[in-house]
Amino acid sequence: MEMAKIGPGVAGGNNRQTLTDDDKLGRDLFDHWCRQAGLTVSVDRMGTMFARRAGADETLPPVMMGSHLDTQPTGGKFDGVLGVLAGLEVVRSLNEMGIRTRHPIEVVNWTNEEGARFAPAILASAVFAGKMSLEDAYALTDDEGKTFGGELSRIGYKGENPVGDRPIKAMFELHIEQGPILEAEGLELGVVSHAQGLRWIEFTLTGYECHTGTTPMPVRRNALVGAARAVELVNKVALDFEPDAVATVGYLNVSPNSRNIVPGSVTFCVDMRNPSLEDLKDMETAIVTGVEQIADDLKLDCTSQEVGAYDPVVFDEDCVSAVRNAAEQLGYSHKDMVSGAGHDACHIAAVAPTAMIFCPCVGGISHNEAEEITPEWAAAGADVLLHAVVATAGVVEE
Ligand code: HGY
Ligand code: MN
Ligand code: MN
Repeated sequence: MEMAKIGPGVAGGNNRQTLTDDDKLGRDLFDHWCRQAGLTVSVDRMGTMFARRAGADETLPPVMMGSHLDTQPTGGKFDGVLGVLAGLEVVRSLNEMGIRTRHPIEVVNWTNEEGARFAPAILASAVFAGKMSLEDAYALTDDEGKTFGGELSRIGYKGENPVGDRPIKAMFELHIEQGPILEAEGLELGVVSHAQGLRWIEFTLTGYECHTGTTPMPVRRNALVGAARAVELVNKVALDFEPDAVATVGYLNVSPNSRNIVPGSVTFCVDMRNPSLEDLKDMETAIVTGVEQIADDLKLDCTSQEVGAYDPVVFDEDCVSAVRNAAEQLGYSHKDMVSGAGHDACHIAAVAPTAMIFCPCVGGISHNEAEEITPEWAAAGADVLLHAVVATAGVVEE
């Protein structure tokens, strides 16, 4: 709730977008709390923060608890934040109980998980996993043309440490489910064994601008009519691949967006997801060829660019078992789940044994300022996180 006071939204949630002044204030508060808990904080060249608790054997790779503090423009208070601050709470609890682990432990705030201001999402973990170069990440621009690298410097979080390329024992990410399943089934936790894959493709349809009063309909090349047909096509492709597929156009810019000018160009981004890589690729083909056909029919130019992608993820069996065993030992009701949302864990799974824990959220609502969880759900998630991490990091008898 303290963190939620930074970068408040307009309806009780948060607008603490990555690399804004509010993101800096949130980072500074997290840094302060970590130092109060005796952690040493380091920052890498993507601005990711690693708050480290020494292990009995400092030569061993760390067990990480990571998620993100940046939010959507109309985000909730718990998406990402729960996982980072639960990690800090685990450290505080270990301190209070005088528990020393063999492996070091790191609480991690991954930069730009949301991808709302700078696409793609889960950016810093992608660079950490070697899926994107630092230079390409630095060159990304927001809608105002500001660069990621420039904004990272501006807020003072462009660290010196190299990104990635260091051994990790394991990473656990506690995150709200962002869907309705756990609450509807009256369960306290999700044991996340898989995550669906994602593709973000940005299209630009170009016709020509002309007067809405004087230009006869047959000669127009209206880019927004093309985009409207494309939005309907995207929805239809997802329904064709039911029950597992989802596809959305949530980002659309009309130019020049004047009431009495026929739109000359429209840029929109398609977010498509599926747990099956084969079906995801088939969806992508159906959508790209479908939009190109729409452009042909309306004599529009069409360009497209992939701006985000990760394949379906199978999380590490030992880490998933550590989560499931903790839930069983502690008596929390739970079920295995596939994550519909993308998370930093999806990229880190490529370079370290990784698993996730889901906490229910009220009505399954997320990416909405009304996002809510209960303290009991948060405590259950943090409890399982602590036990999974301690089981993996090992305990040294004092
Ligand atoms: O888009 C996602 O899945 C994540 O919530 N940023
Ligand atoms: Mn998130
Ligand atoms: Mn999110």
